Amino acid sequence: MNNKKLQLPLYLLAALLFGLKTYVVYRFIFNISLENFLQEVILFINPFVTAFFIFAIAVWFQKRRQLKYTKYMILLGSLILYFNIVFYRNFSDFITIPLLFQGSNAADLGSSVLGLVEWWDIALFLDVIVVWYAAKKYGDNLLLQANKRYKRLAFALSIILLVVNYGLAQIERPQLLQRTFDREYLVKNIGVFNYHIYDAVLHSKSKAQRAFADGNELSEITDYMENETTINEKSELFGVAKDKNVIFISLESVQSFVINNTMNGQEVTPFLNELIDDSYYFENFYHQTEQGKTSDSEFLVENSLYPSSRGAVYFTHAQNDYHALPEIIGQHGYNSNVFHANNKSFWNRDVMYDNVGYERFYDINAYEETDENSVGWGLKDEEFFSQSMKYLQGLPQPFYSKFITLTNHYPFDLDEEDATIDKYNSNSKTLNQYFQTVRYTDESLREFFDDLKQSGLYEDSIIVIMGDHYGISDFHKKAMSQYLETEYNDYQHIQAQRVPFYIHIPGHDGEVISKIAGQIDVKPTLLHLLGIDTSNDLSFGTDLFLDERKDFIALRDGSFITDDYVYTKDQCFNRETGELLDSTNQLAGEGEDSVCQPYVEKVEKELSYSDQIVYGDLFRFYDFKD
Ligand code: GP9
Ligand code: MN
Repeated sequence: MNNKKLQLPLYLLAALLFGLKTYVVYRFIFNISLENFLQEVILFINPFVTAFFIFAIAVWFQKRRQLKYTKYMILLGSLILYFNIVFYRNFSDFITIPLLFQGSNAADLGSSVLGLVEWWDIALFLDVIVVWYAAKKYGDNLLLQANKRYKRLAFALSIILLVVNYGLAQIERPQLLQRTFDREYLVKNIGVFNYHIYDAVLHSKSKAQRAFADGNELSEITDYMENETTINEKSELFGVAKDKNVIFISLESVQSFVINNTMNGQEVTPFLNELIDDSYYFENFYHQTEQGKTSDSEFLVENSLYPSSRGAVYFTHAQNDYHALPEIIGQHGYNSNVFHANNKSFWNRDVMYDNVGYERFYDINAYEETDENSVGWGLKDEEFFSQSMKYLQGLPQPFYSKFITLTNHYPFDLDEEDATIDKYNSNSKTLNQYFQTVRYTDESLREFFDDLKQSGLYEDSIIVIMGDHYGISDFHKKAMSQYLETEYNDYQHIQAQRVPFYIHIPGHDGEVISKIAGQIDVKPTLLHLLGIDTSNDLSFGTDLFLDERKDFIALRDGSFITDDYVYTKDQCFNRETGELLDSTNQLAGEGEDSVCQPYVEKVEKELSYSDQIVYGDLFRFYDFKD
């Protein structure tokens, strides 16, 4: 090639290649949903606008520095994009700053992360390779001797492009930056890099919130609770479990769609299905977790507050003042403890557990773990339960013991000999294996119940079982559509966030309860079963056995479920039929009348009140009068 003819300066080449790659990633890896033409336009121009902004800075540098800047920026940008891709493959979500500070978890992720990297990912660095190669081979020809005018022009152009991009985004989605819960919307509209900058701003804002809080914020919030969530009534079941032990089992990644369902004609969860017959089983119970996964579900259950929309509150706000379930029941004579065969520092549990009033945490050190009795993330569930029995039997009563299972965790690995149901057959290895590990956990539960009965503990206990969060993310749409035999659209996705919730009280027939419910409701429900008055408590949930209840379940990204509707991503569906009632991206604008609109505001208000409490550490100003 004649070097002289190569006129495209390196920074422009980099901007074009990097922009193109980013677009391809948005479209085909992040699977960003596009609902109208404007969204397509924004998603297309945004990668180039951002890339131009980043690389046009190069023109301000002299000679070789120009090349260096371009080379390292494309590498850095590609790495950031790639880390997001790996993260997205597991969580269908984007990285947030607080997550990056959870380094101690990373070491435990081992096998999970490897399963998320593909050899062909190298293709995602083609642009980097081309730019580095071009810089080496044609270096000097790709340099630009920019004069002042050129520099200013390049700068002005990059700003204008950004403003146009942002303007279009505002038309598409008014109040984009005020409504912060949905990261996909942010990435769709302003791109993943600007999203990271925005996230950094949010991060510092939430950090500042504690410093500036003085407790005056509380009166508005307690008024709200007074009106919406505090119901001074007693259900028929108030006090039925007074002084009984509570065995709370958190089922890793079990979603409700496997309950009472079959896979290739085989029942997936025979034990959990049977258990419905003599339990209170909530079939429309939703998890409300975000990036903190299991720990978010624990936070919801302990505090009846919402977890953080970014990062894990177990990490970011472990030192706050709380008024948590273990602490409250501790004042009524309960000994609270946790059984979970993982490192005690995972999710910062050791610190948080201590703070919310658990007396003991039986972590991995309490168990004998060998190559034979562990798989995937660690000790197999059957071993976990059976080895726990000796501790449980030695506890002073009444106790509140939380068990957190582990085998049914992504990537859902299982030893051949433990598989008692076939793998599913779809394009998702994850979903295919999921049925086997769910079945395994189901069987280990049966054995645990047998052990409890044999030990005599069963009769004196109530057993609560709850799925912690989803196991099959949005990323497996195609396989889920195949399994559910219906298109896995946004409505189906929200309905798939239902997780099993059982309250098993020996001697009670129980019933299947269809009303909408969520993890936020567990704390007041349990307290009432134990006969503990909650009028002094501050919580966003309500006793599930009361007839009069708050009329929505809010998910952490602003989606919600009411008796009649399911709302997500600006779409309002009929809850029963899944029919799309209205879809508008102007919901926050004026004059729109979606039937979901009144709830949109209520939900945002409730979530932001909860954030105020957590970020401002407001309970330190409140006297719970215990
Ligand atoms: C780890 C276990 C699993 O201890 O709770 O965590 P998850 O990834 O589901 O949050
Ligand atoms: Mn989990």
